[in-house]
Amino acid sequence: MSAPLPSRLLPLPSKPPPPPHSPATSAATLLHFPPDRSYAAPWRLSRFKCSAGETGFFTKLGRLIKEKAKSDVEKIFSGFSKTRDNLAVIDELLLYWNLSDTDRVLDELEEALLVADFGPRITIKIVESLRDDIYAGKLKTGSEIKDALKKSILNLLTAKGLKTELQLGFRKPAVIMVVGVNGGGKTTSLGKLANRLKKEGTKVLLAAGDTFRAAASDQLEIWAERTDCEIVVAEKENAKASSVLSQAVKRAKEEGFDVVLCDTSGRLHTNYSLMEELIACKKAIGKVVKGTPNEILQVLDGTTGLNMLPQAREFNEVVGVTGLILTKLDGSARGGCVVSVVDELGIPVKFVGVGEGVEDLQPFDAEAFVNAIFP
Ligand SMILES: Nc1nc2c(ncn2[C@@H]2O[C@H](COP(=O)(O)OP(=O)(O)OP(=O)(O)O)[C@@H](O)[C@H]2O)c(=O)[nH]1
Ligand SMILES: [Mg+2]
Repeated sequence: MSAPLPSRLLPLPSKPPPPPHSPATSAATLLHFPPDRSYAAPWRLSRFKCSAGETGFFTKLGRLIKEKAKSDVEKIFSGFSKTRDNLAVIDELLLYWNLSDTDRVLDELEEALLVADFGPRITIKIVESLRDDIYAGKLKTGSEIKDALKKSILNLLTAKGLKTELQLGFRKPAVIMVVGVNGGGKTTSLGKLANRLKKEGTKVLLAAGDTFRAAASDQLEIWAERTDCEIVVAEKENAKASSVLSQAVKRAKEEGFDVVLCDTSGRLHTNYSLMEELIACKKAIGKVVKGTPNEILQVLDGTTGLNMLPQAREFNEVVGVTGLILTKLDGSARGGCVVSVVDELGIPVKFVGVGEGVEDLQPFDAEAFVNAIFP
């Protein structure tokens, strides 16, 4: 006999579902989009195509969330306080800088950047370019050196032209899968992301794809309640993650959800069979809505510093990571790893986690980041 369905796991509708957006919460209303005509008879459509307005909806949504980051400077500032404290030594060094002291000061600057996990390659690149400019007479004061330092970090972060906005495609539902090693902050980040999307009037469905740990879906249910989102959880024990996720995307398609956020279990990047399971999840999602998942966001624990690089490489090779979420930067003095990750992997950092609260996921903004670590 099969176990009863958990209360929040609703079966697919046998009759027409209600319209997807109530006027009060509709993203289309908030962002002035035309009504979704394709929704008139969704149970008869095999595919939900977006109207031009909806295409704009997802593009605007990504941009809007990013723009909000700029107004959240204080949060970013406090989130990076440990890194900032760690780098404060640079300010002191530059305050008393004079030309004859250049080599000693640059040695100490190099050390401070290495301790903050900028990584050896970037650190040497930055320091040598400062040295050249100082000896060429282009930088004459401590504050000019600091400005040049900030500018070169900003250039490193923006040079590759990576898109830091969420890329949610053109069709409903957009699907975001969150992946990574154990305990990095996947479920928490997913909950915080749900909160951000929900605030923009997006209809979000959570999918409890971590079927490995019994407590994992309870944890996601708490986030569902906190963010007032619907959730799909496994119907029975030992359910396959791929089937839970595909069921969630099916439901989202039938009921006009805008975005599905898929949680997955933590796995070591060296565990071959668990990495295979991730491929199965990705395929199962893509079978329900072609072209999804739109985003595969890998969560990296900021406190692990440069150790995150091999993890990211492996996950990227197996499933194709489209963006990174760097978490726990509030607890780490090594925020420089953000720069190493972008430079070494060529994958954009899309969000940074700066605390455990629901508001503590910040869209990544390179300029705000540089100003937060070098005020
Ligand atoms: N300080 C801080 N803590 C965080 C942040 N993100 C997550 N955490 C904490 O990290 C711990 C692990 O977070 P989870 O979201 O459960 O991590 P997970 O990757 O889903 O873990 P598994 O599902 O076991 O693989 C929790 O105690 C979170 O509160 C962050 O940005 N800052
Ligand atoms: Mg989890």
